[in-house]
Amino acid sequence: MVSTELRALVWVLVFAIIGYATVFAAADATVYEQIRASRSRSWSFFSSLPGATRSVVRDNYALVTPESHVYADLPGWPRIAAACLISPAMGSHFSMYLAFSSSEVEVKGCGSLQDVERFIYVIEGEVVGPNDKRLQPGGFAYIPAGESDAIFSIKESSVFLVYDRQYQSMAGEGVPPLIVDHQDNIQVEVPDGEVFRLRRLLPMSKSFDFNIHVMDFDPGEFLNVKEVHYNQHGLLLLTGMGVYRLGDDYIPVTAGDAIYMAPFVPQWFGALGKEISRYIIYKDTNRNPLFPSATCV
Ligand code: UGY
Ligand code: MN
Repeated sequence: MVSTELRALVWVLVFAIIGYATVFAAADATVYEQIRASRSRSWSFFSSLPGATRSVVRDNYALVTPESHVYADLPGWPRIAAACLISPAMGSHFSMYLAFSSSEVEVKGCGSLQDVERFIYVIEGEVVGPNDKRLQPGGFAYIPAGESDAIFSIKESSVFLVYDRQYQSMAGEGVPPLIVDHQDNIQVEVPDGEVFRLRRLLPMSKSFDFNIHVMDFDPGEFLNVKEVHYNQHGLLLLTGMGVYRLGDDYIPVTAGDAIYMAPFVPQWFGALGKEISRYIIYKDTNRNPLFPSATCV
């Protein structure tokens, strides 16, 4: 009669041998065995392919994907590592940065930039604005040009998006105020003929020369209008995935992807996957297209 302890030991040994053999076999698997084993995870093959990127830069649009990010100091904001994803070198009249803080740091609203307005959107972590206003993810701040006193304390390990542009004033409209708020306080609209949910983070007042929209699509929803317009866009896909049409190209996109859309590039989005696709998007507004970069009168 074999004792219970001995039987248990034999089973442990059998499981250990099977486990070891499986791991060993996986390490030695041919590429085709790996493909078969990870059919639904084929992305890992692409992302590790030397020299491969989904990023494309064309005359009228750019897609910048995370494997292409290059980080440096955000000018005027020490100890913030920022990837500039869109800038006038691409043809835009604004810049868009994705920024990370490695330690807590205090910064001045627009640094020392002259006539430049700035928009900050918190993705992860926390930023504390003037009057001790705490910006959690979804929180945002608009800093008007010339505002040099607003101090922001960026907490350690925060991730945020920054838009900068030269302010274009409009006679009789005054200067926009400093705004610190959260997207959850913004009314949700569904534009005529569309199904996506829209939040306009900035007021519609003519003193603002741009707005920042947050747009939500359920899986399967898409833009009804195949848009072509004079405005520029700077987009970051915050969650979800789908297909973006840019010019004649239909491009798979996923959270973390950034897109610049030049004036008049045909554009359309269809959401796929299992979660809501949400993107944040810059759009210049309220200025006469006849004078795209001059001061309107
Ligand atoms: O407002 C817009 O132009 C926006 N619907 N465009 C876009 O999502 N590509
Ligand atoms: Mn558009």
